Amino acid sequence: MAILPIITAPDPRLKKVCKPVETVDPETRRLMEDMLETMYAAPGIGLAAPQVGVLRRIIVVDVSKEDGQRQPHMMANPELIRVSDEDTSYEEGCLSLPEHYAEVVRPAEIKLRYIDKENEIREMAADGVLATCIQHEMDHLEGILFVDHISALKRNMILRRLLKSKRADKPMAKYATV
Ligand code: K1U
Ligand code: ZN
Repeated sequence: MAILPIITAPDPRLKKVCKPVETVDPETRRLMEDMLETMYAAPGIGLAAPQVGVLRRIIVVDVSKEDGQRQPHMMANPELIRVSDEDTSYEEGCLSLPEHYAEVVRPAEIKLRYIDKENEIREMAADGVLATCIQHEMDHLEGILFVDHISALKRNMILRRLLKSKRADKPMAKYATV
């Protein structure tokens, strides 16, 4: 297994709609396992394939407590088949928007269908932080970031800060070494 580099915003790959997976073959399973390892190492509670530069509909999630037993979910082509009328608000973070957080309102309970790592079609229900995290990861597959759910004022402030810190990390061309 391998830890993959995580892309941070702004990056055009984070704004793309991802293509469905045809079959969960050994290569896809390997990517799912690498994504899970990358998520645990970050650390995070979820990760979507575009965050590691792969524009395919794959997500991994594990919201179990650090001291408890791991409960990983690896999903291809996840689709919501039911969402509750009731909403909930949660302070979300994102490994692609490091050190930025905001309250996001989403449906409190969901039911989804997906393909698991054995290429079997499954359905599951989720609530609490698991439902929030799955919806956040599914948004990534549509090129949507949590900042797209908040006011334009807060979004632009966060994106400007990220751009500034990205530019500060990169040496300017005239100072670059060869
Ligand atoms: O998609 C991502 O970038 C991962 C993101 C998932 C997420 C967090 C909060 C609400 C919805 C979705 C993260 O995992 S950010 C890091 C984080 O939340 C965390 C890290 C360590 C322990 C507990 C939480
Ligand atoms: Zn995210």
